[in-house]
Amino acid sequence: MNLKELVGIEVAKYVKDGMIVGLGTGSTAYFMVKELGRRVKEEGLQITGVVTSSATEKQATELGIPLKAIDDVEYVDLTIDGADEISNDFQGIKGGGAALLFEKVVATYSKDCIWIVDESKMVDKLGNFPLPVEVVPYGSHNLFRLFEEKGYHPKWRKKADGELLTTDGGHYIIDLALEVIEDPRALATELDNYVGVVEHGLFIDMISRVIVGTSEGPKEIE
Ligand code: ABF
Repeated sequence: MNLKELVGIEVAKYVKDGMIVGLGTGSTAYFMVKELGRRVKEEGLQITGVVTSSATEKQATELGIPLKAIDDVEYVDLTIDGADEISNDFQGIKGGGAALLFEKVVATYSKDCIWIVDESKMVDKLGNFPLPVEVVPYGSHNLFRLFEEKGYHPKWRKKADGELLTTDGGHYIIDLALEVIEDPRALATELDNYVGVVEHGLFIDMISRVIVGTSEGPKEIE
């Protein structure tokens, strides 16, 4: 069993009867949703509903897990999601799967958030993973130029055919190859203030727990 599968199965134990659960995207979240489906089917787990941020909607439906739209609930009890990088102080970079905007919306309305990762995602400082920035297409090439002038080494997120990727929200993504982010909070504030930036992949103070798949088994870090 690979580390992502290990931690995906482990974290499904945190889901209790009656919960509204936020489901993340990515391959680690895939294993968690699969295990949730097994618990619903074999253990009679009664989930009130799941709110999905993107691709997991189809998987949840196939597994007979009831869906809820984010605007049909006031809050989500527990959101479980993957991440691309997590620093020792629990700040994270998400968006490698181009779903960061909807993921951040679901996380914002969640009472509790757990990230599930394999040990390769745990870092001292964020930044080695290129930081996704979701931008409105209108004026995005000027934004790209501003990021270049700032020395942020921007790169367009493209599809396999070389076309610019468009997110579920209808935006483009510019990835910033920053290598090291000394002050994620300050950078998050700076990016929030660029006209045309819709959202970015810095998730600051948004999680309470991380479950890491390690060679010695799943490890919860609080
Ligand atoms: C999603 O999970 C994204 O934010 C992130 O890019 C991805 C990580 O995928 P995986 O679990 O496959 O490494 O939530």
